[in-house]
Amino acid sequence: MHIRLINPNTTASMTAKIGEAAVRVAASGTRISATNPQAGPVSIESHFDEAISAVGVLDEIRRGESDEVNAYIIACFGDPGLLAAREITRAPVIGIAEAAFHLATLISTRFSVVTTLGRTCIIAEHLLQSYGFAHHCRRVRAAEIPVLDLEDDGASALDRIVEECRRARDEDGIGAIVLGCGGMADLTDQIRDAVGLPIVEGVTAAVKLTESLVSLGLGTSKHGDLAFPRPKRFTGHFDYLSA
Ligand code: 5HY
Repeated sequence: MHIRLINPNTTASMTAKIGEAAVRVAASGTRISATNPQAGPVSIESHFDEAISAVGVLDEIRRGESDEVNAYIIACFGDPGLLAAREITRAPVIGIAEAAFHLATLISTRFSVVTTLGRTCIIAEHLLQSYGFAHHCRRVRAAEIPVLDLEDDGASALDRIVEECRRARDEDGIGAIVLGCGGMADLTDQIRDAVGLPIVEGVTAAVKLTESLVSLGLGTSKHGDLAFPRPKRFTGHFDYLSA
């Protein structure tokens, strides 16, 4: 099977890192291809960044449809454009936040999330509510690091994340921690060893969930709200979307 991993931000080094993390856990018969939009935010740290990045995600889904992709992963913890992406393909589309939440509830009754900047905690909190996991999550925490510090070896991002994970372990009464950024995908083992709790990371969780869906022959339902959008004209620079 062919899984297309979409990094919604436009930082190619993070796309490559995310792709490598996915390949490490993929089954032998699974091909992983990692992409990011050419246009959009270099990092996603706000509602505005999320909204702009969603257009790039949808363009990547449309591109994947001609590459005979079997499943898509949206590799940003805000799951930008998830439902719109599901409308335009019959393949499964999984967001890394929803994937991580699902797996965390299978190994613990309570978990906390550790993400990057405090201002984005509300995005994860909204997703927990809309996905139905809010009562499983004790707290959404932030290491207070800009997303691109994860691409800077000198930024001590790992230390900040480990410190916040240890506070979650000691204060939140939890059994597991969810990493709240696709850019943390290469840090899972180090964080687990430093914190001593199961660490659920969304990219790798989404790879295994999409493999399961594809192997069960399950794709996005086209009955109801996720049916293909009604054809219509789009104006201006969205003219290319007209049907
Ligand atoms: C992510 N931003 O996973 C999110 C993390 C966040 O550029 N990739 C980003 O803080 O929402």
